[in-house]
Amino acid sequence: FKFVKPQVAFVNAPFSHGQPKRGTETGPVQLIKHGLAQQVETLGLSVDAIEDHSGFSVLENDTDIGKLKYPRTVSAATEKVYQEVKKHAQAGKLPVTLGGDHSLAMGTISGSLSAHPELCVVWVDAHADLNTPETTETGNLHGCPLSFLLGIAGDIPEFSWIKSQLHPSRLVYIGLRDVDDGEKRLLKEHNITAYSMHHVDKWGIGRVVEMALNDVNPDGTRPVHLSFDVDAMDPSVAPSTGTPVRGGLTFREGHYICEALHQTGLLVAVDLMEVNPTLEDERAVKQTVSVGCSLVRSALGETLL
Ligand code: HAR
Ligand code: MN
Ligand code: MN
Ligand code: MN
Repeated sequence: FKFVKPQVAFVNAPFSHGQPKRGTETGPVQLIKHGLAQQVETLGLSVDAIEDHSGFSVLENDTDIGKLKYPRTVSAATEKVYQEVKKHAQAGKLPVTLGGDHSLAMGTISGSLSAHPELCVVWVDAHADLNTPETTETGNLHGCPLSFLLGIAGDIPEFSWIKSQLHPSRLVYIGLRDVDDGEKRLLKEHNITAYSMHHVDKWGIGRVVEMALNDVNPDGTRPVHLSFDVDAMDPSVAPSTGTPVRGGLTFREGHYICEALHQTGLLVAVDLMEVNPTLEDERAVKQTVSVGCSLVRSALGETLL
């Protein structure tokens, strides 16, 4: 399996109700305004016409289910993204989903799995986003997408559209530094490989990416889905995001991950999530949007030489 010069399809996902801070719904339009689509074309890739996706509306009477906030709204938005990503992936295109908050990964990864059942996932984030409806302390669904994808969330009928399951051995994390106690238990229980910032410090980003890929894709035959939460980056690099955590990836470490994944020739989908252009000052917003664009370019093949 090798993916050479795929057609790129941006999936704009203006959505913020997987977490409490409004603003991530303006992420996609700001990334596109910054020139992301043209930048990707400059790399020699053809890009689908950008579709204007509406239907990310907030449902009325969307009362909590247990602790979960806006469950039906999140389910509808993520299912819509699932349909979009599935459509593009099944057509042999490379979907690049621009969030929006990270609950959307329920949709993007389900969509990738529908076209690529052997998929593995590299999840780059300060957070594990692994909470179940039981373990979540906040009820924010952007902290939970992986429990739904792994099939460990329990039976929530509102999310019954999530059919494909990701095996825990096909998931690897890079960049973690703010993991809840319940999530730490789940990581151990399901034997999920995770490289925290401690490991990045210890081994360097080059070895970490090599080890991560070797864990989920030892034969180098599986398609790879990169789900990149911009808060994986240090807040000095990407300040405009809802849950910044100090001690994150440097500019180069973040880009190295994207470059190395591109070099595998196995990338079939990219998510860039949690850019919130309404947080921090104008300079910080510009910096964050610009970093978001360059991370995507690196994942799609931009090189330094
Ligand atoms: N673990 C916390 C929770 O469940 C925080 C999750 C946070 N955030 C994200 N996703 N930005 O990566 O609410
Ligand atoms: Mn589309
Ligand atoms: Mn996240
Ligand atoms: Mn995060």
